[in-house]
Amino acid sequence: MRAESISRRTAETDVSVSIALDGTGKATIATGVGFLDHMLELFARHGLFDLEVKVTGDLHVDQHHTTEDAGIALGQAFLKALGDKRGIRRYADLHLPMDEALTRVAVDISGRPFLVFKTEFRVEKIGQFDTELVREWFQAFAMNAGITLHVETLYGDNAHHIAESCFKGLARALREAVAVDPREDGRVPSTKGSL
Ligand SMILES: [Mn+2]
Repeated sequence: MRAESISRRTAETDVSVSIALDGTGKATIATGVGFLDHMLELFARHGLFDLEVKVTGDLHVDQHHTTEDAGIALGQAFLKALGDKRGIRRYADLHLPMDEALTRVAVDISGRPFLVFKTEFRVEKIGQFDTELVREWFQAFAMNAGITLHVETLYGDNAHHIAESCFKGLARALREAVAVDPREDGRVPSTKGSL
């Protein structure tokens, strides 16, 4: 069973994350940030990951530390759950539409953390949530999961739709990339022999 739990505590946040990669999409999320909860719930659902995320953060400051640290811990748990990456498909990409918004996501479970994030928001807030924190979460997740991640929103108007297309796109791409390809026959999908 590819599953892992992480606890991470700093002066700013106290985060616990559990993820099962071969799950059903069941999510129990409580970050204290409603919009982030919504994004993580649909990340679990569309990735078919079983996911528990609990954050007690310094929301009296703002939502930055909570959002970033949720991404860090989830990335760490994802990486550990993958183990030695034997047999996985490794690469995946797709276009994810959400009404008028369209986001392209390409991922390589490479062990080489890199983020290209070409998504812009016309507004600063989605409800109480700062739209600039979407990028912060993706950066934190990609660096700690050790993945190469390209996200580009090709077009879109509504900030809620744009953010949702990014998170759903990532989830769908990861679902494909972590899937075990029987033709790999348990090998690590790299000519180097490790990822
Ligand atoms: Mn929504």
